[in-house]
Amino acid sequence: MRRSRSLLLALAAAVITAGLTLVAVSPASAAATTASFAKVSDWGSGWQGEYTITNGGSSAINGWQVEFTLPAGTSAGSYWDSLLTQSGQRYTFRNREYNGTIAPGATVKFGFVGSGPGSPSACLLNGASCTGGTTPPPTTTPPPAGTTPVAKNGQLRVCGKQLCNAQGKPIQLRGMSTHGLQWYANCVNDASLNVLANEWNADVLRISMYIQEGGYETDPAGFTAKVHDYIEKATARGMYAIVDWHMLSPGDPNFNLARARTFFTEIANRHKNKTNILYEIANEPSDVHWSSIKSYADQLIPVIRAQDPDGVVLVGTEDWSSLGASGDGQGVARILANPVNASNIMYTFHFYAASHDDYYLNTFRDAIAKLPMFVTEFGTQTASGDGGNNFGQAQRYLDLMAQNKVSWVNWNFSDDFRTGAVFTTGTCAAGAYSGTSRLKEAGVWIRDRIRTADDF
Ligand code: IDC
Repeated sequence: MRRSRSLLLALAAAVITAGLTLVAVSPASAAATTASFAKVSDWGSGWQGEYTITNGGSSAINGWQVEFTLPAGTSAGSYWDSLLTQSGQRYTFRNREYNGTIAPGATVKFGFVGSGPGSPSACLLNGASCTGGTTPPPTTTPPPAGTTPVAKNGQLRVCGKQLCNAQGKPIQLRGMSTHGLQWYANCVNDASLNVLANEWNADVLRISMYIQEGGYETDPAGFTAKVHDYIEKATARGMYAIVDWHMLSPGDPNFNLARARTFFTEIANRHKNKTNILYEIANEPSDVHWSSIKSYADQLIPVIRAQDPDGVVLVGTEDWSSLGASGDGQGVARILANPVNASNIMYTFHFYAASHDDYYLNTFRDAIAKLPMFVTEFGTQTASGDGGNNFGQAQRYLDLMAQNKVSWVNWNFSDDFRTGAVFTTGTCAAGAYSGTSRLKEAGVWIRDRIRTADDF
């Protein structure tokens, strides 16, 4: 977000009226690489802060990160020209795509609005002192405070057949999946995610990155950067992020194994210190034996674990993640006879309530009793993601999941024309996501079921 010129002028006017002088902390020394902070205005209850990063070295900086601590009672709110992640009172700002490179001698600025009386301390620029000294100041990383799903639950792990929080308590996450990023990236932004996190009270965002159909294979770097960005956005709002490798056709996940190795290595490496990442390694395998899906998982999971040893991995199942219910119905038995060779994993089940009757529900009920399960995708309509809703059948699935604390994610958080997209066509271009006036029937229904209180 860039501050508008008029707002800057208004803030400048406020500075003049209040007779304030600019407070510069940690000034940059000429030859050093520094991040210096200034309160460019202060209106008593809050202030506008600005960091100036100066490259005093002889080679370009490619990618920057500025982190600091704010004292209790002081917090940072909106920000611009950076991406924010927060852990308790420790704030970490990273470059955006457009300002990550700083040539020798050049500067880059980013800013944010602070509330409360305090100022940043213990500042680090790319891990070194912001004043250009060689010894980083001691940093304190207080335990996460606050009430967001991630602040409350921390790093998740599979305990028995349940998904458990850092305190070992079984929990259920509920949230939304994006549509394909190649089509509906315009529905995933600060405004829409603020609504998802703060109005819908979603616990989890599934980032659905197709591989084919104009997805990852056409621009690996571009799609990887998008996923990085959405992970930061989910993290900044205290939501869990499922990184969905949305393979669909061809249905054999091994077709994309080399791409998956590259992608997940980079994602897991970049985000390994976060507590909110889940890795979904194969959206919907089809026309392939369980043994091939297992073989794929057995090869890819160690690649992820080499970077991020404690992230939960979600494994797709036979026949479009139907546990084989769309095939011969023996999928659960085949998994039990030949499980994936890793711990801290769950298997996925997808359903579309207007297509998937009691046979599917019973298959799923059987699986819940025997395997750790996560529903990473479901719709209240038919499997095309379109057509009439069957809310009665959908509610039966939801009741079963609530009883058993099975986490779920609904398809999809976009304004696609089909009934399964929560927003009416044109909502994302208009940029107005709040309330219910822009929601389709399925959107109103699912919002009500995501908003109810969590049992964390
Ligand atoms: C659908 C999208 C549609 C797209 C199609 C092909 O709604 O716009 O053209 O995929 O990729 C799934 C898939 C998911 C489907 C969804 C609805 O995971 O990609 O989205 N669905 O058909 N499995 C069952 C249903």
